[in-house]
Amino acid sequence: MRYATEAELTSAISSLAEPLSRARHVVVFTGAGMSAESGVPTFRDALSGLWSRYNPEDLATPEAFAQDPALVWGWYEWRRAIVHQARPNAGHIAIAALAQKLPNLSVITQNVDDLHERAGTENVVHLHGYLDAPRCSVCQELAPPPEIYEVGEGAPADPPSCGKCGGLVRPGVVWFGEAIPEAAVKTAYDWAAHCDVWITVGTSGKVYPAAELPQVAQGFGALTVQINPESTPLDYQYDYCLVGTAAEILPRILLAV
Ligand code: BV8
Ligand code: ZN
Repeated sequence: MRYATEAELTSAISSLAEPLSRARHVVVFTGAGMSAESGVPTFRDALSGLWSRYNPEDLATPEAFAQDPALVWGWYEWRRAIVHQARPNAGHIAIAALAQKLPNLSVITQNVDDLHERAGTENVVHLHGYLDAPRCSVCQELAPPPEIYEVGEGAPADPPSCGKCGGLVRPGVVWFGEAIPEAAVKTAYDWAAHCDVWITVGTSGKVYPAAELPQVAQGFGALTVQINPESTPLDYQYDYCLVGTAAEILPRILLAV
């Protein structure tokens, strides 16, 4: 059910207060829209300037990095610089405050930024890795993230070499065609199967296996809520579709609980 008008949103949010307060485990599942109000371009918008002629699904692959390491490394370093300049928005802060109010709230994020952690949320699983954890593309040794350069328009940049084996250092993210870390997948499916309330914030629901998690939660009887200003192909899976942004809606849910 879509709730879009002010009156619909007010009544929907107040009807969520009781199930949220009673829930033994609440999961908040976030995508790139969660960080949009912090000025971090969403995944499908993160291709301006030099990268505007690329399709993100093509650039975020091992093949693209093998073909042109500087182009791909430059894209991630540009995104990493934007994240370092960004601040957690009211939505990140509301989630961290909800985690203080409720007995057990955890976050599963598709995002590669650290804004949930910087807002104070501790229980965060990153399905798609983490910009600040570059690693060697040969021996997988973690590499120190380089100095952040000015954001600007971004430019190709040669990746550093691994201190251990001399291999090229790559971004610490999961690319298309790469397996999501097993521990993260296991925890995410376990939480989906055992939570009472599942809240999805800011994802187009296009990337798998992440996109099937809300359906898993619903299959196990969780109350499912989506927060997104747009509709998505997976709207039908949700008991509540709250039409609005992360920074607008999440603080209202916090107030209602
Ligand atoms: C894998 C890191 C197998 C890099 C990313 C079925 C099953 C399994 C796999 C597949 C499958 N079908 C297809 C696949 C392959 C593929 C896939 O899903 N392809 C898609 C394109 C169809 N999946 C994979 O390859 C995955 N791996 O399956 O491995 C395997 C197994 C064993 C051995 C080998 C292989 C790996 C996928 C991980 C890819 N990496 N990120 C990087 O960030 O550069 S995914 C990438 O997309 C980002 O992480 C991003 O988070 C994610 C999803 O995008 P969204 O978060 O939804 O962002 P988007 O821009 O699309 O949408 C933003 C939304 O926010 C919009 O709805 C908008 O309305 C909303 N919004 C905007 N502003 C706001 C807002 N909402 C709230 N408030 C606002 N202010
Ligand atoms: Zn190495």
